[in-house]
Formats: sequence, structure tokens, C-alpha cells
Amino acid sequence: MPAATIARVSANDTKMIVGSCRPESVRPLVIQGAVDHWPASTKWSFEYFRTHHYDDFGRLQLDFHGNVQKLTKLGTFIDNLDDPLSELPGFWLDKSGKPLKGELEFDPDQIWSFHVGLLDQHPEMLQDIQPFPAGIPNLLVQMPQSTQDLIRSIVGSSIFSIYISRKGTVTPFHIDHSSTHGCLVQFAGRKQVYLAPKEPQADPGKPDFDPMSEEYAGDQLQSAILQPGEMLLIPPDWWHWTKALDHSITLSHNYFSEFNLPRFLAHLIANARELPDNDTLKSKIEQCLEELQ
Ligand SMILES: O=C(O)CCC(=O)C(=O)O
Ligand SMILES: [Fe+2]
Repeated sequence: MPAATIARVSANDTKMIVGSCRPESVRPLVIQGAVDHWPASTKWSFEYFRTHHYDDFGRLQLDFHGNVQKLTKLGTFIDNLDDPLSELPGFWLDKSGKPLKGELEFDPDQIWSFHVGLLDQHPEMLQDIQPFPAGIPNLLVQMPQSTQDLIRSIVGSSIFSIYISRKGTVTPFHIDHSSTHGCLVQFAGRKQVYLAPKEPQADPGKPDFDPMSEEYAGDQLQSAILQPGEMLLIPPDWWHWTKALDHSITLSHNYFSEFNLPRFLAHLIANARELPDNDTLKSKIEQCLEELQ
């Protein structure tokens, strides 16, 4: 019995979408036609980012954990997508952002994505991805911007990120932070995904990986190839693995709903307890309280 194929549904099929988020019938889904109304659907492309954000600095991570990175410009990265990495102009950095010392050895199969805080540096770009599709139970995007910003500073992760990746880039199996729902929207290129409710022992990137294995009977492993315009919903705490089959642009979004709220709040409160007593955070809390009145 092979890995199952993730079901595809239309964005109008609210019943199916909400059902896939309920704990008793939880499963991943690929949604079609969800983001046709976003300006980003027609705007965001390699050529658009190259033309409008050429000089934005970002870091190319050579592994998922960012132990080795290259600081370069978005335009330079896009210009060099088809060239060997060793020829990419930029500066090698370690995880803390300090220059890497010594001879660098890297495995070209290990390349991870290019990170540029596009939505942090250019908050106006959030207009390109609004409104979030109706019918997807996403409570986070219904909150005022100040509350979204506060949650972001507490969980320490962006709510929206853009991943610009070379063909072949692999994101190894992981679960997303704070038991959030994950959502990937594909803008350019195809992306292969594998999802599993429990941590899989196999690595789909290895030549001996066998998706037909008995181990994956039932729904233990599910896969899809995302096409531009499609949105993948990843249930909270599901393991996921991705591979860019072409040069790829993906938006990643993490949120909470009525279905994972207790688990999400537990993470949020635990994170908040760890934060230093800080005045910026306090003033953000005051601002949120004012706006929520
Ligand atoms: O787009 C990808 O390759 C994976 C992104 C992802 O899993 C994440 O943002 O958590
Ligand atoms: Fe993820």
C-alpha cells in the first residue's frame, strides 16, 4: 500500500475544509482557487522580485538549521539560480551572523532556501496576500495587526514567510512551532510534499526511500505535488518534508483556529514566561488592549 495522495478540493468546499481541521477527522488538504483574489497571485514571480526587490539583503541557508549561510542580495540570488553555488557573490556567515572562518565544504544537495524578510522589511506587501480566504478557520488573521505583531514577538517566529528556493532544495521532516496550523501557498514552480501524523523514520530524499512500503499503509504518509496557485493545509503537529521540483516561490503561514486554540495558548503562555521583562513588549500589550476594546 503506497503513500496516499492528499485530497484536492475547491476553495468553495467549506464543509470539507472545516472537516479537515476538526480533530476527529483531521487530515491535510490541497485547496484550489483559494488565492486567485490575491494580487500576489499575478504579481509574485522571480521577475517581479528581481525587478522590485533587487537590493534587498537576505541569507541563503545551506542547511535547515542555518549553520552555514551566505549573505547576498535577492536580485543576485535570482540571477545566479542556475549557477554553481560557489560562484554566488556574497559573504559566508555562521549561524550567529559572524563571518565563517576557514575553508568551506558544503554538500550541494543540502541547500536550503533563501530567506529575505520581505514581508518584515516591506509591510505594505501584506496587502498582496489579503484577504485570507474565507472558509478556512484562521482566527489569527481576524485579529487587529497590533495583536498579530504581539503574538509574533512572543512566539519568536514570523506569521508569514516567503521562501525562494533553487530547484532541488529539500526541507527535512519537521513540525511547525507552537502547534500551529501550517499553510503553504505556491507561487512559482512545483513543490513535492510528504506529510505524516507521526515522525517518519524514512527520508524521502534518500535513494532507498520506498513510498510503497507497508510501513505507510493507511494514511501514515501522504503526498502531493503543489502547483502554482495551490494552497496546502498542514494540520497542527503533523510532520512535513518538501522538495522544490523547480525553482520555487512559496509563502508559508502559521496560525491558530478554534480547533487548536488550547494547545496554541499553552505554547504562547510558556513562551511569554521565558521572555525578559521588557518595555517594548509592555507597550505592545497596551496598544493591543486599546485596539481590542
Ligand atoms: O516551503 C517549504 O519548503 C517548507 C516551509 C515550511 O515547512 C515551514 O515554513 O514551516
Ligand atoms: Fe514547516
